[in-house]
Amino acid sequence: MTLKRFLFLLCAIRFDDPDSRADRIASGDTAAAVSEVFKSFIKNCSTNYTCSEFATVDEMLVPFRGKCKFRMYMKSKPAKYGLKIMCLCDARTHYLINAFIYTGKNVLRRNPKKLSIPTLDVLDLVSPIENTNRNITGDNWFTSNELVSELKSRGLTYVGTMRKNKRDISPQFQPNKSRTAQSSIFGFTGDRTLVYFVPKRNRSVILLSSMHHTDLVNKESNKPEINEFYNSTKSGVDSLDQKCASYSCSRRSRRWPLTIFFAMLNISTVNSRTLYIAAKPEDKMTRKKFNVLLGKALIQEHLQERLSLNISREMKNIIRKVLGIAEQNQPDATDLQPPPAKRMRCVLCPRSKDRKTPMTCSKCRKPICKQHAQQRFVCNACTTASEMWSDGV
Ligand SMILES: *[C@@H]1O[C@H](CO)[C@@H](O)[C@H](O)[C@H]1NC(C)=O
Ligand SMILES: *[C@@H]1O[C@H](CO)[C@@H](O)[C@H](O)[C@H]1NC(C)=O
Ligand SMILES: *[C@@H]1O[C@H](CO)[C@@H](O)[C@H](O)[C@H]1NC(C)=O
Ligand SMILES: *[C@@H]1O[C@H](CO)[C@@H](O)[C@H](O)[C@H]1NC(C)=O
Ligand SMILES: *[C@@H]1O[C@H](CO)[C@@H](O)[C@H](O)[C@H]1NC(C)=O
Ligand SMILES: *[C@@H]1O[C@H](CO)[C@@H](O)[C@H](O)[C@H]1NC(C)=O
Ligand SMILES: *[C@@H]1O[C@H](CO)[C@@H](O)[C@H](O)[C@H]1NC(C)=O
Ligand SMILES: CC(=O)N[C@H]1CO[C@H](CO)[C@@H](O)[C@@H]1O
Repeated sequence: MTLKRFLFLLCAIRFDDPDSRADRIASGDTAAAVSEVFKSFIKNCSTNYTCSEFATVDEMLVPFRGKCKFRMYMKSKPAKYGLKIMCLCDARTHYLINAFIYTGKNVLRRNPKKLSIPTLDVLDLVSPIENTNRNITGDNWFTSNELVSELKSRGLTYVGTMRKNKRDISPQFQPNKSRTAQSSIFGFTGDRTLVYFVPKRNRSVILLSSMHHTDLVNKESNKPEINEFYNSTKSGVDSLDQKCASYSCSRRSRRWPLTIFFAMLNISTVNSRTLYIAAKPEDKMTRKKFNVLLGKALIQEHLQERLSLNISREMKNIIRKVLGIAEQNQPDATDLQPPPAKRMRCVLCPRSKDRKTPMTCSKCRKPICKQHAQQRFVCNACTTASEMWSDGV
């Protein structure tokens, strides 16, 4: 399509029915302008994919500086301002399994047990993999004893770093300068393990796990097994983010639904490549090549359709080139018609005759009358207006 049409479509694209939007926002769907498409997208993401044993919960910040009620500020992310998408990813392949747009506190959310917001968010995200004995990894925004208990009742285990100021961490686990580097202390209850680890002097990290029940420490690195497990699985969402960044399809926009749409395109290229590689593990196709092929595959149908429309021959030849079809120099019935020829004086008749003709010679394009033209026999079925014109019959 032309750039003009592309920009027009970009300007006109909407993702919902604006007439009913206010009602949907009032009933709790703050992101109503895009949420239906977003949910459908997420549903499609999970339809053809089975998660591995390990999944990661995290938040993704889609850079956005325009006006939006639920735009967030996150100091730790490079973009700082943006829309927060809560994600559940496969920790091994970084495939996005479930996600929702974080729109702030939702007073209409059902919360009979008075759980904290991070806990509710995780419970929402893991709903498709409940009771599968999978293990979830999360960072200190999510980790709490409450979450571990709730996940346990849903047949899932959890590993995560913990804020040191949580009330339920006992004093022995509080930072203590006298501890030597690479030492660990463990605490056990019936179903969970807490580990306090000092990777360097003055540094410490506390992790909670309901998947590990031993004080196993790696003999070479002196790191507790829990820490190594956390390290190997925590990057699920961040890696997805990184992969998106290297081939972003994002364009600047002041409309947040459009930004979400670009993020969906972003994620779908990464997810579809994961599916492709799962189906063809021997094909080490680079992301760049994959994205080019994906783009071409997506426009194929549209190009075919345009080829049968009334557009200029040059345009058709460009399309044929992209599709890999041989160029055609013969006009076809659907080619754009030239404007009707002006009647001009035949160059071969004497001037005095002043014989006017609408025809031109197909080679030299000079006006020519019937008498001075070669006649060809063409059956009625084949004679089209365009052929008559260009052959100068
Ligand atoms: C999800 O899949 C269905 C069925 O294939 C399709 O109709 C729908 O457009 C898809 N949704 C999105 C957001 O791609
Ligand atoms: C993906 O899921 C859809 C809907 O369940 C199904 O029709 C389709 O065959 C699946 N595709 C593959 C490759 O499994
Ligand atoms: C810090 O650790 C030392 C040695 O393990 C211990 O004697 C001391 O009581 C600890 N201090 C605190 C505040 O826990
Ligand atoms: C690390 O600990 C030492 C002594 O315990 C202290 O002098 C130093 O300021 C600490 N460094 C930082 C960055 O906290
Ligand atoms: C986590 O893994 C990275 C690389 O995979 C490594 O550089 C880092 O030291 C590890 N950290 C811990 C605490 O194991
Ligand atoms: C696409 O992904 C990258 C990395 O997350 C980001 O820089 C870019 O802004 C994204 N675009 C959108 C609209 O999310
Ligand atoms: C193609 O368009 C031209 C004007 O742009 C028109 O005169 C002609 O009839 C059209 N041809 C077909 C086959 O639609
Ligand atoms: C794949 C895997 O290691 N799953 C483990 C998750 O955690 C539970 C509880 O410890 C184990 O039983 C699973 O084997």
